[in-house]
Amino acid sequence: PDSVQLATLFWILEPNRVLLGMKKRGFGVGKYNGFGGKVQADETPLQGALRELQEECGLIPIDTRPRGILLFEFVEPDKRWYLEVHLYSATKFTGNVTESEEMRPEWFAYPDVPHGKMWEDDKYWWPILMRDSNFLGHFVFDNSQLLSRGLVRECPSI
Ligand code: 6U4
Ligand code: NA
Ligand code: NA
Repeated sequence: PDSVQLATLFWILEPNRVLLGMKKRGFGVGKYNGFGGKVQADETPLQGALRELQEECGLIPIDTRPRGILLFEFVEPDKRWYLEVHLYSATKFTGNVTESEEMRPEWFAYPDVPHGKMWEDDKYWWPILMRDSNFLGHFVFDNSQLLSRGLVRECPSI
């Protein structure tokens, strides 16, 4: 079977605004997203999520909760590869928001979240995140990293 790369995505969700990062390099460059990256071999997804959040924007979360798991399938001409992304959120943190080599952090009021500049799948599960519930999903991207199909299921008990 094909192998799956574990990755993370952390969302800082204050009551009136969300902290997004503009990806400055590498995969997903030019898109706004939560903070995260690949889980290392010696880490759990939660450990990786906490490390990546701190590396990319300087924050240590206080009330972390798991929010979902998304399996992304990227179809390329010569191969197909998979990212299993574990999502977390927090509403409180310590530390100061700091730009890193990888991410330029920026606060957005909820009505101003730039979905047109985010990964295309996000709009399908964002409403579930916003109503404080959790989810599982699978999304397939074509060779231009455009969404070709997908599904998401609310999963409150995750
Ligand atoms: P390197 O450059 O290897 O140090 P690293 O921070 O380990 O980077 P990165 O940033 O390439 O990894 O990880 C990819 C990030 O992009 C993860 O946070 C997951 C996120 N991601 C990938 N596909 C996504 C998608 N379709 N929708 C989404 N986030 C996605 O919302
Ligand atoms: Na990253
Ligand atoms: Na990173």
